[in-house]
Amino acid sequence: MDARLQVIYDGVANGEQKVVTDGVQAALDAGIDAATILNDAMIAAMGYVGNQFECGEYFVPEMLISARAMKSGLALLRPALIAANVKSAGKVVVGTVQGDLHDIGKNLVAMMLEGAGFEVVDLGVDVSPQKFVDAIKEHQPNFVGLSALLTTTMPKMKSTIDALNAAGIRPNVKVMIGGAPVTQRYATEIGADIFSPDAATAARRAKEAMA
Ligand code: B1M
Repeated sequence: MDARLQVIYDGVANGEQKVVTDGVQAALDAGIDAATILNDAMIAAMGYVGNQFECGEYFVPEMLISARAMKSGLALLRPALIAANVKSAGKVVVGTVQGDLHDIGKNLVAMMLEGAGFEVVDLGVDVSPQKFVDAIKEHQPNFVGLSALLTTTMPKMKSTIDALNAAGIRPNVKVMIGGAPVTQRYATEIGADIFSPDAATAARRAKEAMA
């Protein structure tokens, strides 16, 4: 790999924000195209971070600091990506379901999805089924991601899927669900398409589903 890209890759993998922003600026100044910086350095490094998390070498804090480093690099890169018309891997609307205020895990999922090249529309917390419906109509995403941390709010995942069905937009979007109390069994029971136990798997499964 080009030495300038390697610096960015290592910066993201090690969660070093300044190394990433300096590295991205240096690569842009050197005329390396934005898509190469994004795909070969940043997304590849987030893939590595995801693998390290899945095999127990990295934990949530490491993943968070890498995601933050990636985010600051992306902010610098975004104008060049737009100028180069680089296509995103897909679009995802995410939110924590109605009645639930937990957002740390959902934010991590959003960051990992961004790290995997997805455009993410984050609706925040306490998102009603109707708000999900409206956002899907507005943004036309490939996926909608529902997060719930409370056993008492998990049923809102089913209410949201019911609302998508009632609005006639369920076939247009894949539903991904996750959160500490959520299981594959529950996902199957309520008719969600994808269950992910963690943020790294969420990004991997979204990519697989797009492929
Ligand atoms: Co709350 N809370 N909390 N809490 N809280 C839990 C969830 C709880 C297990 C604590 C406990 O009792 N041991 C318990 C739930 C019990 C249950 O439902 N059976 C609980 C409770 C009861 C409550 C309140 C009701 C407490 C009260 O007021 N009496 C209240 C509810 C408020 C509300 O939501 N309406 C409440 C409030 C809060 C705080 C506001 C104080 C704070 C949230 C701050 C915030 O998020 N901004 C909080 C916190 C921090 C926690 C714990 C301690 C940590 C949650 C967390 O952030 N984990 C939690 C106990 C625990 O988990 N140890 C607890 C780290 C995070 C990275 O993991 O969110 O699991 P997690 O996300 C993972 C995966 O689940 C997955 O990927 C993430 C990263 O790998 N994932 C997805 C998550 N969403 C996904 C979506 C996907 C795919 C994967 O696809 C779309």
